[in-house]
Amino acid sequence: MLRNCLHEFSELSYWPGILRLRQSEPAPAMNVLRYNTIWISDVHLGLKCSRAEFLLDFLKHTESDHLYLVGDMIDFWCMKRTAYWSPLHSQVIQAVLDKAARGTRVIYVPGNHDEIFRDYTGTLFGGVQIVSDAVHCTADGRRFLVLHGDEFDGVVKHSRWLAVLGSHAYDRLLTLNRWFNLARRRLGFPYWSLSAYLKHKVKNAVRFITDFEAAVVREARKRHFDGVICGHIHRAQIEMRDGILYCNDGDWVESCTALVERKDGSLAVIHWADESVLLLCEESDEHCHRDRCLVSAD
Ligand SMILES: [Mn+2]
Repeated sequence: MLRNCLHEFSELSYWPGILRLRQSEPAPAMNVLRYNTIWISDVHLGLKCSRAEFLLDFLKHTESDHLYLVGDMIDFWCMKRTAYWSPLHSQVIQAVLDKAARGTRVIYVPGNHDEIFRDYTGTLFGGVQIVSDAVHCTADGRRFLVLHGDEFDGVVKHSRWLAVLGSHAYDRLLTLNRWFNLARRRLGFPYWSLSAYLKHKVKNAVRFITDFEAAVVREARKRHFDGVICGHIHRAQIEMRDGILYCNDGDWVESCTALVERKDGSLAVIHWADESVLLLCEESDEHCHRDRCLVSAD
């Protein structure tokens, strides 16, 4: 079923236009913010509520040596129910591929909504490297684990009694959850997400987020990282938790956030919808957002 979905997707007429890269075309001269690294996730292209116009504006006004796409870039599951694709969604993909063609190292860690790309880990697609998770070293020498985070849904669900049962049970459940969702995928069922379920149960959502963060931090500590960078729960944050720096790059459905690494290796969350004008003005007073034009997704 998933393969059919990808097949239908690849048949659509916008792909040829996207994939025909004009590699020799220089980047347009405009005021841009430069970072070592940018992380974005949870764009959910194919959903009407994807804020593609803001992301396109962000991509046009930023440059980086590395660009990590931390999962749920395209929402294949929702596209199967209600296909929505505007030219802006194509332009986002084109902008990413253009960056790869111009020398940005683009690394794609698929999430649960675009898990079909997990079958292609280890391959290069239009200059974009597809991996299941990644290791990133910042300019100040810190090592970060980069992953989407959906595998921790099941672990979080059982985190209370896992705390009692201990480390082995915890690891086993994490493995079991991976196999469970792999089996669901093979059988054509969508990924079962606790976070999506809890959106309707707001009372439990706060505890879920706390437990999710704790589970991700625990994985980073177990693998001897200084920090972890993930997405999935649509909540941008940088916070030190038990000696591990927990970073979440947020989403482009509601908050329009990205995580960036500055020249000195420090990390920051950018709220593009709120801060872009200020950031661009700081970069250059003279050319303050003269060239900017946000277009509606409709
Ligand atoms: Mn997700």
